[in-house]
Amino acid sequence: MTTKSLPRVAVIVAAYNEEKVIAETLSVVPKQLPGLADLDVVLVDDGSRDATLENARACGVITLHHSINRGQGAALETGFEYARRHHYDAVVTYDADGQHNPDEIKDLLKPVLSGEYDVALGSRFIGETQGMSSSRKLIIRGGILFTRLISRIRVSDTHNGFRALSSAALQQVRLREDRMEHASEILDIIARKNLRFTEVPVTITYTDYSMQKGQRNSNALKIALNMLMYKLTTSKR
Ligand SMILES: Nc1nc2c(ncn2[C@@H]2O[C@H](COP(=O)(O)OP(=O)(O)OP(=O)(O)O)[C@@H](O)[C@H]2O)c(=O)[nH]1
Ligand SMILES: [Mg+2]
Repeated sequence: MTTKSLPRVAVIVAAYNEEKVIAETLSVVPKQLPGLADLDVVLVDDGSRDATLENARACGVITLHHSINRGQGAALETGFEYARRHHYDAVVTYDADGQHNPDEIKDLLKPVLSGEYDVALGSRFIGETQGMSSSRKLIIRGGILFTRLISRIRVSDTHNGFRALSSAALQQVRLREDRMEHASEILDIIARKNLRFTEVPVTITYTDYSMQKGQRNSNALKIALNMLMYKLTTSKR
């Protein structure tokens, strides 16, 4: 097999005001893995008002930039479009706040690059989760049930930002939801388009930093209402 026929993968990192941790997060993402032609890190700075972009540039990764803050969904779609235009064979979505385990990138890629699945979803409930509060656990469980009801898809986790998508899946997964609803939207598209998906155990770490900066539990209601609106305005297929 020549190097040319090996797959090319982009790790897409959407970041908003992560100047404190972005260099550390990017420094541990592998720059190459066995069996790949390229493993490129694509940082999408989502209109940060701090030095996230400058700090990421200093790490030597590919950087894209929104001039205003548009939300994680919009930032991921910018990264997805970059991957489509540059003909990557797969992408991995990876949070900028250091909650993911870079050693698990290969585990998410395996089922997708083998051609068996279109999407591999990270699951913290079949994997290991450190430091998650019981209220957050309850809300995510509620989200799982909600997703099952409105999108008719059975998953063990929802709103987990760690996942891998094949280039074929990327052609279908075109995000319309700019903010946090995009995670539910991805599941809805998987169900509507009959994409082949699997879940892979992943470790999510809740640090003092991620808990202080991350999502409030009260956002769950807003996400649910916006998803209902999405369902009302989206055609069946
Ligand atoms: N909150 C937020 N995050 C964004 C935005 N744009 C990009 N991101 C990035 O999206 C990732 C996830 O955001 P978080 O707020 O940590 O959301 P989360 O990880 O689902 O929630 P927690 O479990 O509470 O950490 C981070 O890497 C952010 O830097 C935005 O507009 N708002
Ligand atoms: Mg987070």
